[in-house]
Amino acid sequence: MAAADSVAVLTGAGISAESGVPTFRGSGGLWRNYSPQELATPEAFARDPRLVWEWYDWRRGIIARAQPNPGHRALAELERRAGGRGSFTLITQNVDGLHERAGSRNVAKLHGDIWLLRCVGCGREERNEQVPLADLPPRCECSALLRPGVVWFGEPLPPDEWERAERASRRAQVFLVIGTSAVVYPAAGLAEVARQAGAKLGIVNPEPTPLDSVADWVLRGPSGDILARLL
Ligand code: BJW
Ligand code: ZN
Repeated sequence: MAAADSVAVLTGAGISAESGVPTFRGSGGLWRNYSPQELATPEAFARDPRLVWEWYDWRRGIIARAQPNPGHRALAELERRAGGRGSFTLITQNVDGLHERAGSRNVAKLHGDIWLLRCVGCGREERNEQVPLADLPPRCECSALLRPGVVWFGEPLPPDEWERAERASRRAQVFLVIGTSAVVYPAAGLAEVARQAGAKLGIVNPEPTPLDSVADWVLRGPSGDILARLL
């Protein structure tokens, strides 16, 4: 892998699991008996913005106290060893910012950022790291509701981030899929984009994923352990 000129990595919630951030699917994903799939939608926000904000406020609290783990740090180190030139692209579905805090620079954030708030009325965006938020749901100066700056089901991904991710996937000689159940599209489809363009596909996950059958390597285990050893 060290010899590959172009590496792209797709990460999901599992890479932050060892930092104490809950994943979405599986038994640890439930919050007050709601599944994330029920809460991460524009419909849920329209119906009950306070409930959705309580969930995000709870997650913001956990993320604020979390530290990047050896998996995040190993990916930042791989990028440094690749020596810039855009030959290493980290594509993440995570909104927690832990990759950037570990030192990753060339990051395409497909599902937004939990620290951004966006007005549903005037579209104004602000960065807000207050934990917990003072009033739920928070409101804009224009009095409309603020929403988390993330991508919910049925919403388009940020076009610039998506284009960078797709380009890096097409160019990659090695494509690693780390800590994601690989069931949410279009992110999961990037592995197929890379494979069709000739990349070798590697998976790092303690559990089976739908991509295992087409992968060149499957490394079964927690990403903190495996990536630290891979270095
Ligand atoms: C470890 C570990 C350890 C544990 N180490 N690993 C094609 C087919 C079917 C459906 C669709 C399709 N295309 C689009 C769709 C619809 C939909 C979709 O994919 N649905 C499927 C679920 C069926 N997609 C969308 O709606 C997307 N938008 C879209 O397509 O727009 C089109 C459009 C165009 C133009 C106009 C309008 C629309 C948007 C998807 C947005 C997803 N949003 C969320 C919430 C983000 C904000 C937030 O954080 O709250 O993103 S949902 C949630 O799932 C979150 C995640 O990023 C995403 C993926 O989850 P992830 O990261 O894989 O986590 P888990 O929990 O699923 O898995 C964790 C893994 O870690 C497991 O495998 C564990 O084993 C592993 N693990 N410990 C390593 N220590
Ligand atoms: Zn506003």
